[in-house]
Amino acid sequence: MELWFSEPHTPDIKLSIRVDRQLLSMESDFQRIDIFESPELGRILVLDGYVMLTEKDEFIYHEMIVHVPMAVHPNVKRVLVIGAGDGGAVRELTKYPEVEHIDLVEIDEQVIKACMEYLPRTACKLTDPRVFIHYEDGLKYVRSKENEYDLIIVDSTDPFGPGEGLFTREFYGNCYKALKEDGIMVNQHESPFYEADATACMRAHKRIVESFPISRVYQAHIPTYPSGHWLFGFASKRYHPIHDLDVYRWTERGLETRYYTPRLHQGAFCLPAYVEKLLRMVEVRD
Ligand code: AG3
Repeated sequence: MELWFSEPHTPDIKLSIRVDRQLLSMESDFQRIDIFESPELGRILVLDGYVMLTEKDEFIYHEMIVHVPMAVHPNVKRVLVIGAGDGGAVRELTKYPEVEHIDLVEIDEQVIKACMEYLPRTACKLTDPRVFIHYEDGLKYVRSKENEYDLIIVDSTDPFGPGEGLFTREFYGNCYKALKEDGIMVNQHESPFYEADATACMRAHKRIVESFPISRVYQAHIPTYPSGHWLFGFASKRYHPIHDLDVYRWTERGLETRYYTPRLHQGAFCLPAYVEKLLRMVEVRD
């Protein structure tokens, strides 16, 4: 007998992954949580039917959401990570000794529990003494913060369900306020390829452009997400993602990465013509 997990990427396209077994299936107060073991991709975390990560390709997403801003900002001490209960972003952040304090705000305690139990490779640094976990809605958490963080990483789900509030103008405005005067916000920015995702992507970009003086989009290839072509947003008060990239400083650290390199960093901001066009459509301020 063969067991398959499928995620619909559009009403007419789906990605199917053969699984050996299901390690967890539960309904939390916020969502359905499933964890599978698969021969090709290792363990897979699925929330409400959407793949959040697979052990095989999560390094791409987590390296790109963390090392891009870290190679630009000269001195990140305090970081706020929103979502990301799997711990992947935290694992990459803890590689930097100058990071003193990481607030991880995850709405669903059950996601953290599940990942600690079944995804030790991503959750391994959630117990680092610099990490403070808050089980709260990120939208609410950030409202009361002012001038506190050097970096905010928005590692959300798609813009429906519990993650919806993390794509609103109010949220981006509050992130701006929560950042110090040279702070950076990075967010997972959906895919430009299929229509529904592209619409979400444009909507998020418009709101971020309206909230931050510098706002650029970069890309990565993430095989298990819809279309495999994924975007990230880089929004900042002072630093430019390419002009302020310090290749020497980052290389000197000798961090080991499997996807990110400072060379790739620069290339990641060169977007295909159709993506530039999508983004430009919402960049004009009215
Ligand atoms: N964040 C979710 C990315 C969106 C995936 N979408 C999808 N499969 N339809 C990933 C969390 C990893 N820390």
